[in-house]
Amino acid sequence: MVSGRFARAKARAAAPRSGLSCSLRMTNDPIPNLTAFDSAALDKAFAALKKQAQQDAAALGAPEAVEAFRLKWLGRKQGLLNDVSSRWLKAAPADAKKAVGERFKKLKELVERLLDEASGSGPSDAALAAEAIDITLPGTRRLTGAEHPITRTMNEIVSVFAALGYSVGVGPEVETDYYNFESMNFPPGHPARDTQDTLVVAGQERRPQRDRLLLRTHTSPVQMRTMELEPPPVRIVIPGKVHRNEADDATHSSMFHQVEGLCVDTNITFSDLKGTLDHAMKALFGSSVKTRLFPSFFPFTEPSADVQISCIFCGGKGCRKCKQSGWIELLGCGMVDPAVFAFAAEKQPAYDPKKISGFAFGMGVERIAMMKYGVSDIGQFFSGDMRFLWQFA
Ligand code: FA5
Repeated sequence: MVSGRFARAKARAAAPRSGLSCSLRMTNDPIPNLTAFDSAALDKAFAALKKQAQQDAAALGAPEAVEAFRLKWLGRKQGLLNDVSSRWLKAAPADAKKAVGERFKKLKELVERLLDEASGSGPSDAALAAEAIDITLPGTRRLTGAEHPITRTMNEIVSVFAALGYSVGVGPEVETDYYNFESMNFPPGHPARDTQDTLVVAGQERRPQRDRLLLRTHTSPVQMRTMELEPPPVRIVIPGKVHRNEADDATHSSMFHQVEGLCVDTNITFSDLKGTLDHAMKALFGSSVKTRLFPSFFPFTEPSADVQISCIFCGGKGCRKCKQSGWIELLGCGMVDPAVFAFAAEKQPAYDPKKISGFAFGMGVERIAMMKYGVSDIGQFFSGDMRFLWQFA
């Protein structure tokens, strides 16, 4: 036995195809296949469907009829638009897909609009309420970023020297033994290496010592890197991070920051060094601050000095912060040792110690920030505690 539906489909398949010549009725008869996809054929085919939809909508009245219209045109499985999509859109040759798609979209919009008009509603109040945005609710407040006090201090130090005509340089944090120590006149085994207990990269025993990698213990190696690249005159400051194998306490951290300074030219004297640092300390801490130099030792400067400033907490009278001395030590400095110039001269012969001279200094940024902002524990800078950091925002 053959079902009625099957018989109808069979009869349609056997009937000669003539594009859209067959009429569209208010039944769910399938859409005829298209035989031509040129613009004229498509316009004609879609116009017929448009007209049909308008006629169907015009005849609507009772709510059941509106639902029947919806099912006929938009039903998910047997709706006419679904049929148009399978028979016209999917079957269209590649070059006609766009033209069919555009017309299909317009037809669908028309059917949906007709349906909305017929049901007299548009989207329900509940649907609208679900979509609504309450613009009176406060948004999620994002915190504004601010410079970290160490970055701020480092920039301030750099800008003091930039105003004196110094350029700004950087160097690698992972450094070779040569630049960090040997070229700075700390030969292998020199006892001064012990003052900067070093974190070294493991597994380099087969490399020559000078090529072994370590975390730089000071920014001084960038003095050598700068001189190798640039002949004198040089005036440069180098801010950066350094590492030492040290136990952390209130004034020591195993990671901290320094700003290095180097000035090389003809006739640079110790007075130039003293005047420059006195000016820098006054620019950083106020014009009433006094500076004094104390004899010290660094292998790469001769003579060397530690710079002390009058205690900014007690004005030099003596207090707990300055251990009753009235002075606080802030940085190291000295005249560049001729041995260092000799290393630089291997690549830049103009660094002839008989013809040029220079000074260098290196200051700890955290210690300066602690003084400026009255911070008593260096660890607070790296704690990530927002209650501490807020104060600098
Ligand atoms: C040096 O590092 C020399 N390279 C400085 C220098 C440069 C001297 C050029 C001469 C010419 P020193 O080890 O003293 O020197 O360190 C310099 C400064 O870094 C100190 O004055 C101090 O402010 C800071 N500093 C040193 N160790 C620490 C530490 N563990 N934590 C925080 N700051 C430190």
